[in-house]
Amino acid sequence: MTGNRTFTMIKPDAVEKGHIGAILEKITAAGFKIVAMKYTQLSKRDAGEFYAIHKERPFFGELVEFMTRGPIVAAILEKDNAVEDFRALIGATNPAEAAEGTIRRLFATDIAENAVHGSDSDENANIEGAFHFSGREIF
Ligand code: FUP
Repeated sequence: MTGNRTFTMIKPDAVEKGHIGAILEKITAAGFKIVAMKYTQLSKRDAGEFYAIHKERPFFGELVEFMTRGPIVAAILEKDNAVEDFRALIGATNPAEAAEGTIRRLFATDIAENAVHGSDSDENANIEGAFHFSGREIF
């Protein structure tokens, strides 16, 4: 992957509420091209590994429970300045603080169940994309 790619998940809360289509529409309307995508469910081990950076945080157990309770959509997205532009599109981690019109403001419940993930750096976009997709699943 290059610096023009980011990784996202539509999280279980947004999937449960039927927001997959609306969120993908916002993403593509903002100019992101989907270069990899799958509908899947994380195991406890997957979620623990994906969020290993947070394992000492008090919310880690709840985060793993939440992220494994139902299916997610995982995708790699391509656009100039993908990481930064996608973080702007999704808004702040806490939807109560997210700007008007952002995906989290529109679709998230609270700071824990915040509808979508977006990589926070090019390095993490590469790691997270490779966690979910093999080379031949990326187009
Ligand atoms: P973000 O990069 O915006 O996804 O936010 P963080 O990396 O800080 O947090 C990762 C995930 O941990 C969030 F999406 C939700 C969860 N979290 C909580 O459940 N409680 C918190 O106080 C902070 C984060």
